[in-house]
Amino acid sequence: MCGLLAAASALAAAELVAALTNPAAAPLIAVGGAVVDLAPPWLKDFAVEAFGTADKPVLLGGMAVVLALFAALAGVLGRTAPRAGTAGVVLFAAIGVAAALSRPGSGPADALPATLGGLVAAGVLRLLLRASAPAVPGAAPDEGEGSGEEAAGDGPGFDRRRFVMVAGAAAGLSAGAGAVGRLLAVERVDVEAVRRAVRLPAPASPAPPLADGVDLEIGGLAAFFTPTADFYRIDTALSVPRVDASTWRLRLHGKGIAEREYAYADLLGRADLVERDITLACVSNPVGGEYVGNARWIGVPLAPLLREAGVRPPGEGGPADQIVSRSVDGMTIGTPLEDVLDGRDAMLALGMNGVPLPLRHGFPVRMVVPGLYGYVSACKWLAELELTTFDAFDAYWVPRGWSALGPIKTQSRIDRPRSFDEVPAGDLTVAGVAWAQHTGIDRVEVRVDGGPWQEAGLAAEDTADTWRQRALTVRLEPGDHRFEARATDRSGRTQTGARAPVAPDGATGWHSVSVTAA
Ligand SMILES: Nc1nc2c(c(=O)[nH]1)N[C@H]1C(S)=C(S)[C@@H](COP(=O)(O)O)O[C@H]1N2
Ligand SMILES: [Mo]
Repeated sequence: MCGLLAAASALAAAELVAALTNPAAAPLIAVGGAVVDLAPPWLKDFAVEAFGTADKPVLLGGMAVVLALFAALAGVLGRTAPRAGTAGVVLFAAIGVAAALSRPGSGPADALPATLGGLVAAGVLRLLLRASAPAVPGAAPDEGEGSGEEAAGDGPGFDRRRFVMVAGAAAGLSAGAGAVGRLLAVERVDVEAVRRAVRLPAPASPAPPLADGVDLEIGGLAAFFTPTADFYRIDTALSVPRVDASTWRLRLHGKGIAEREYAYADLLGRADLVERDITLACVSNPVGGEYVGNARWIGVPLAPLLREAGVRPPGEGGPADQIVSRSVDGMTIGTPLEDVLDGRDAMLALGMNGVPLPLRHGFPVRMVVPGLYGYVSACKWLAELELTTFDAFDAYWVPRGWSALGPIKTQSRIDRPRSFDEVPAGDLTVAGVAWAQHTGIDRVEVRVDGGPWQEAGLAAEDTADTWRQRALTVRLEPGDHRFEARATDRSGRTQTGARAPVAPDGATGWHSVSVTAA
């Protein structure tokens, strides 16, 4: 209990200091971030597979459990060997300091929260251990507990009242410090208020009118536009970066160009804003998975902005073949410059589904490039664009076992029925979505129980950059049945049935769903 209270006081003190200096330097966030970056690929794959997008709360919860166990241990050790208790505190503070200093963009001041937390922990631990020690001079600490209940009350053993008072004070003060820290962190810049005040201008080039029938509106089938609240979120950020758009700057620099800077207002005020429907997909999306979504984006077309700055693709003799986007939280994402400049609607997105980007999707500015997986194109909380080469620089995921190039693989998914559904025998509508961004979907076929492939009815196409719904009604006899779907894109390629895992460059295989008809 002494150990736990000492740890809680330490965290609270550190939180308060971090709120006043740099919220990203708070020990749990800093250590968690370091764990994410240092985790070997197999561990990360396991975490994503086992916990999906809940991997972050699981990580933070796991860290809290580990910390609590060690804190309790430090408390127990500290009763007989105060030095061991202190050593435990020093070890944990050192881990906190090292993590904070290793975070992208950190400075020496980021050592403060964990250092102060360590001092508080050492102090509180000593006070509590002293208060819980036997009141009788010379009595060994163990006897205090050994004599148990009788000694606890009025006997000469452990002075419960004194302990409760000291412990209560420690708990109260840490709760207070933690709360004040939270308040300060929230109040310093109300990023959400800055965001709400943003008015997105009407785009010079609106999205082409939606064809009738892009959405088949079948129950259980993913809507053509993914509601923002349901849009998948994938990133390494343990706490969503809060970027103040009013002071934010985008730095553009690197091989072959003079450095430039853009303020948020510079981008918002550009005369060439575009609005486009683009389906984003994650390379970690397993066959049939949920890490794909379609949205209407508003932003600055990236190619003209780069051309103005003097950027030329390698095909025109430019010295760079990779554009590296760097986020405020240190993520690096490498995109082939040739793709960005080949006429596709690559953009610096400012808006998503009619409103400024939500914080979790990259406010104030993110990249979106049709046809490329998010990890090689869709940097959120953008801070910097650097022109370089693939030879000279590996972006974040490359040394972690992922391919430097990540064009999206043609995929199809069955949304309804769901696996293990029990359905009535007779007619059943099998529906889903298919995507081949920047190429377009030409045909989707479905087969039942390994039988002949049957062509499904396709919804109208919005653009080649968006997914496409389809449905096929089949007649089922009572019994177990299995559906599979495969898409053919407009380049004539039909999805392979060969299963490949998500690493290193995206899963392949046919999505299959099994149901029982009765
Ligand atoms: N700063 C930052 N940007 C990032 C990432 C990240 O971890 N950090 N993840 C990328 C990946 S892997 C994907 S799939 C997309 C997901 O975007 P979303 O969360 O808005 O759906 O963001 C990309 N941009
Ligand atoms: Mo991703």
